[in-house]
Amino acid sequence: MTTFIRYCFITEMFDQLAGIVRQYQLYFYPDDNSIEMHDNKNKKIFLKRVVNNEVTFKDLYLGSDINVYSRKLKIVEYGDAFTKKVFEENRSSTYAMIKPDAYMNIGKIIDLIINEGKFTISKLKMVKFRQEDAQEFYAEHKGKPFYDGLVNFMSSDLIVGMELISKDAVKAWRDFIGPTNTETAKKSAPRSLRALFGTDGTKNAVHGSDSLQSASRELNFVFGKLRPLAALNNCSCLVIKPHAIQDAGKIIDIVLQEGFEISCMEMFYLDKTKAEEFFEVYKGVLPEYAGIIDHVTTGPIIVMEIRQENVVPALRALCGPHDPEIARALRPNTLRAYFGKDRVKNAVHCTDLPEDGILEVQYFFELLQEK
Ligand code: RTP
Ligand code: MG
Repeated sequence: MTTFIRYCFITEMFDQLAGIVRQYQLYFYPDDNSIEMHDNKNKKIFLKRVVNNEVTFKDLYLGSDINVYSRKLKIVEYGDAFTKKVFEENRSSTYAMIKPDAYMNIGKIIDLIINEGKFTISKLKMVKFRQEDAQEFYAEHKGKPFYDGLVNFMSSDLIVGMELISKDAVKAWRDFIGPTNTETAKKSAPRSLRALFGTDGTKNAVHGSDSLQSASRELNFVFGKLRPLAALNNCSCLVIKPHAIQDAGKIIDIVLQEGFEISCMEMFYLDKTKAEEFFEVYKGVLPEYAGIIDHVTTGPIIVMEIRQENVVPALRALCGPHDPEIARALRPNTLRAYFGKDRVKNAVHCTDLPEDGILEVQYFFELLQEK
């Protein structure tokens, strides 16, 4: 008899033909990275066990959108007690935040989070705290000598809030950012984020929840209550596609270092309807339209409002030719040359026409906010 580990999740898939949501049990076998699916209602096998390279261990967490043979599934629940136990221990979440003093280092910090810390970013949102938001967020410190300075600092400019997923996320992220005081961090944890990007005792670049309870409260506060605010003038829209999320930090860093302003940013998960709505003008125009719709629904995307003089042509120039092969030959110093794979997976989408800049930004930062 062979023993094997098998995890079980309850997933949901929207059946477009029938217009209903169907539930499936998804089994994942980590030994050979294989999956199997059963219809949750009639318990019949829907997909026989098959080795796959689309769903991996790091895609398995509650709320995750996964892609199985072009079908989009959402993990809504653990399917058994064993899976719940293992995943609750291994895949916890915490709230992380890049503070106003680290605006120019947002890209570098995100790159370290993903590629050095090996955290998964499952939510991301750039917002500005009002005074009262900062007061509420740091209510535990009310009355302390540094409280007023902290509230003023935290409401002085944009912050980036993130939900990070990893094993023992609260502790892992606190270790990664280092001691509160930047000077102390430089001495005792020189590779920590606060040592690398902080300024002093208050301006220390990043925040991390100090317990699971704080994490839950802070995540609800930022992701449940606060809204991004787009400027909606002199703007263009930049979208980092799912395959390039691994390089999101590097892309954001180049955008900032090239002198563009990121005035709004959020991570979205598009379903087919939303993707078709946003990319509507390319239907029948771009031969790879169907491929693009398919790709942008396979995982998270990061959308930004970008501002500068003459921003639409300037950002297009930074993105480079649509086809990464052509970009590498003709415009090697562009985002698509660096990070693109093919005409569908070409790293980024950016606004084409100056008159569409505001409209594209509005789609994400007004229309989708209301849903
Ligand atoms: P955080 O909450 O921001 O992740 O930081 P922490 O847990 O390491 O430190 P905490 O004691 O919660 O302090 C919250 C933030 O207040 C500012 N602070 N300034 N000048 C000072 O003496 C002082 N002490 C704390 C820092 O921005 C600190 O991160
Ligand atoms: Mg704290």
